[in-house]
Amino acid sequence: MTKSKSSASDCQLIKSDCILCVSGCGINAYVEDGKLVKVEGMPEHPLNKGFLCPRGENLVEYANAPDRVRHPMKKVDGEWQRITWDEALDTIAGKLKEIKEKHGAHALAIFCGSMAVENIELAAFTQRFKGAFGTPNLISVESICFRIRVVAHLLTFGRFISEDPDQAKCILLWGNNPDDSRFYWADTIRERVHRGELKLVVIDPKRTQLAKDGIHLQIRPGTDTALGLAMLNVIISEGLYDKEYVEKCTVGFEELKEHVKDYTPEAVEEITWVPAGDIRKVARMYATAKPACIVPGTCSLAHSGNALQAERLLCIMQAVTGNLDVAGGWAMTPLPRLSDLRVPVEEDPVGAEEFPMFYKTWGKAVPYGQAMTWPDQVLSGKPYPFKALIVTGGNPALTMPDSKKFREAVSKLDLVVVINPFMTETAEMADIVLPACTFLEKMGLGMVYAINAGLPYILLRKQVCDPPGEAWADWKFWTELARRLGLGKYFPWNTDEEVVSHLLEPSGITLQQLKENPCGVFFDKKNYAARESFGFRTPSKKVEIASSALKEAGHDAIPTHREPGQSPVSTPDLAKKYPLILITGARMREFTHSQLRSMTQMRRRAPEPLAEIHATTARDHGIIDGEMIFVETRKGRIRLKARVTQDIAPKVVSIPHGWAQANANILTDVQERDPVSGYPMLKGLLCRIAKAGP
Ligand SMILES: Nc1nc2c(c(=O)[nH]1)N[C@H]1C(S)=C(S)[C@@H](COP(=O)(O)OP(=O)(O)OC[C@H]3O[C@@H](n4cnc5c(=O)[nH]c(N)nc54)[C@H](O)[C@@H]3O)O[C@H]1N2
Ligand SMILES: Nc1nc2c(c(=O)[nH]1)N[C@H]1C(S)=C(S)[C@@H](COP(=O)(O)OP(=O)(O)OC[C@H]3O[C@@H](n4cnc5c(=O)[nH]c(N)nc54)[C@H](O)[C@@H]3O)O[C@H]1N2
Ligand code: SF4
Ligand SMILES: [Mo]
Repeated sequence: MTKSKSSASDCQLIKSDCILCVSGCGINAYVEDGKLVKVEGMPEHPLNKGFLCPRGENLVEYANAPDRVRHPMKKVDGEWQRITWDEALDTIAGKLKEIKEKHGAHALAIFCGSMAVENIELAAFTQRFKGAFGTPNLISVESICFRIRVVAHLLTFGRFISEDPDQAKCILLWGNNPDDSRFYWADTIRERVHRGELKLVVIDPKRTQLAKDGIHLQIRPGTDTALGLAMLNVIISEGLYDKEYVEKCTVGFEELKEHVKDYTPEAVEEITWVPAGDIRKVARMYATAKPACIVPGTCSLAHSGNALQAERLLCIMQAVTGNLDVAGGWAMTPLPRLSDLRVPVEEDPVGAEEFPMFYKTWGKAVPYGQAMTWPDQVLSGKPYPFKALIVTGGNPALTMPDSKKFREAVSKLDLVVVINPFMTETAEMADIVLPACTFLEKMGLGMVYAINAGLPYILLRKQVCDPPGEAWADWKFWTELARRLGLGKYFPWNTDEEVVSHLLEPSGITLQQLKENPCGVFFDKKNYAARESFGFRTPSKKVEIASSALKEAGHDAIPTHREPGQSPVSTPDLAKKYPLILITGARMREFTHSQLRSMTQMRRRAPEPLAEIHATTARDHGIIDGEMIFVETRKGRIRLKARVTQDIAPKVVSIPHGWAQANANILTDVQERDPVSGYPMLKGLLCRIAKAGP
């Protein structure tokens, strides 16, 4: 642990990072007697440069929260009873052995939440346990967030390429609202626009704060692929594409040229609500302002019902305009090589058969199944029954689509275990709840692979304060459980330091080096010549505009507009009953998904969830700002307060997720999903609203 005396008082200063969300901002933590007493942004950190969002500023309240789970607990006749770690682990191990003998290892599913991304050690140990136990069924938020972008890049480029917008002359913020989801970046963009260095386009059904500083294309939810194809129609027909790059580095351009002919700006105006003139203007601006960079939101296109093709289209746009491998376009960010703790399992996981493109790319499998298919399999018992679930780093009872079905599936199991620092809605459903350390109470590795800011940088996340009660780090839970199951040989580590050192081994970076550099180290540089040094790892060794793999699997080789499964166009009868379009999951600065609802400072700033509706919609329904309304889809209805605004597209309703009192996932529908990846359509569903009375 690297600690130095703060000049201001006699508390210790510990330089670390915050992983309350995927950004991983640097923090200066001030600690007294093992307690966190003050937090500031770390000025030396390359991402947040000393600033923190409201959640980060509130870490002292988080670290000292009175409502932590402090001891293992088991449910007896519906009441929680305190037990020892020994009793908890013996009970779980005993039950798991029994289940494995009777039903096979695959009857255990392990759910890993968004901590699978933020917390490398947590993800690595979860994957190791899954393999050591022998179940293929790790299910995770990767079935709903980000992974599909990786698949799109692998199919198109053979590797992952990230946005590198710092020197861009034109940025297309595509379903991306950094003021709420990536605060550290929003002001940078605004300042560059105001200095005249940057042309900004915001593609969003909502007029976000940044949309007011640029050109706003107020798109109908779920029609992004059509818009992109229309932009390519303009770029290709007007000869604005990068001919040399296209010729040298891509395959399938001639097919694309034919394909986009149908997508004239006029035809696409009908589909997307974006005026043809604006499509032309933005297409020309994007193709000619070099370098230019599309920066999509992490999951807005992934939740559109056409997830894979929408993500692939952005890859094609960057390639055709010559904006790959350039500063200000998309470029490769080297990641550190960390130890792979996975233990292979022969059997395929749940969802692999239905969504093989999600599960395997170029023959390489991901370590998890498509979680969207899990509840149905539990409920049908086919092809085999599930009996147990362990949940770590997530709150799926609230965050996974179709909460009712998810909860029903969970209630059918013989054993449900949740490890979490807090008593979540999922933990309430468990048989055993285990107290987890937060990131402030254990050591780990911090990286910056945030969207728009991937950096070849690594930092040692130090233990900042003492865990409350009997909270354990996740790695210790998996290790102790494995040892009781006779799987101890897979888990030889005994301390945080051993775990971190082992993970670092292949990287050439040492724990000592990280300790000596408490502000973190750059281990490499961005790579702007990846094409030369790595090549595109597709079968053609080129950018696959037309994808051979997708074609072979029976999907569109070139992205095609696919009308959302529910929409005024595809289901006009349903649209008569539910005439509005719902987008769920608007990010709020004060919260991460379902977390932090018990933080008084956050609740003071944002006491309750709000449904944003347009002023004309409000007027048509006789609804006034601040009034309680029902938002209803064919799956269910929730009650929350209306926020009447001019900024949302008329006919669109936007709600946040993660609120138990008005759970957005009562409304979502796991049946509506991307045909290639199985990603659920959390944005673009049909809904209606009504006054709900006081
Ligand atoms: N404060 C906070 N920040 C977070 C999180 C959090 O919970 N809280 N979660 C983090 C995580 S895990 C993720 S995945 C990201 C998610 O966030 P991102 O996917 O990166 O997106 P946002 O920045 O929230 O912006 C999404 C925008 O997309 C718009 N949108 C909705 N539907 C459509 C559509 O069909 N087409 C287009 N073009 N736009 C659409 C919305 O109106 C919204 O303005 O945020 C991360 N950051
Ligand atoms: N309708 C709708 N639903 C959505 C979305 C949407 O846009 N719309 N977005 C989706 C997206 S993109 C995502 S990523 C998911 C997120 O889904 P989840 O990951 O389920 O969401 P969180 O509420 O962040 O859950 C993280 C949990 O981890 C716990 N935790 C924190 N630190 C630790 C730790 O060190 N160890 C352990 N064991 N637990 C810890 C927290 O207390 C919290 O309960 O939500 C998805 N759900
Ligand atoms: S954006 Fe906020 S919550 Fe996320 S890592 Fe940074 S300070 Fe923490
Ligand atoms: Mo996410």
